[in-house]
Amino acid sequence: MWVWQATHASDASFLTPDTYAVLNQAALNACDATDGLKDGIIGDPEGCRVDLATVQCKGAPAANCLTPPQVEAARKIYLGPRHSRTGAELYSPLYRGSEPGWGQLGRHRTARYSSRILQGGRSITTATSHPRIAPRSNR
Ligand SMILES: [Ca+2]
Repeated sequence: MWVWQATHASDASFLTPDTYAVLNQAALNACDATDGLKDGIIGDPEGCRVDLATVQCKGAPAANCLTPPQVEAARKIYLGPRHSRTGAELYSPLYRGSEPGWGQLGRHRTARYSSRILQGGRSITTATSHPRIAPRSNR
């Protein structure tokens, strides 16, 4: 649920599959070799740190970088769900290296689930702005 919230704070914060790949490559660049073997696997994902400034677009938005709202969405996902008042961690965040699986969390299933829970089955704005999350009434 918090992935959906992070990526739907605004239309600009939506993370596309291209951005998952950019974030995953940044994680691999920073942490793949730290386990002693550069094999595409991050041996210590919990200990992996990536400076998200390295993936932020320096100029115009492009497929190989993230806009500032997308960087903020990624930061929230890596931080994990927090208590709104105390800031305490509610449960485990998504670790570096897990990015290729974020699509299932931030788009299809979670969006439909959230739509039913939060909107009582009515269509939602984010559903119409992303064709792969078409409201039920349009199917
Ligand atoms: Ca490795």
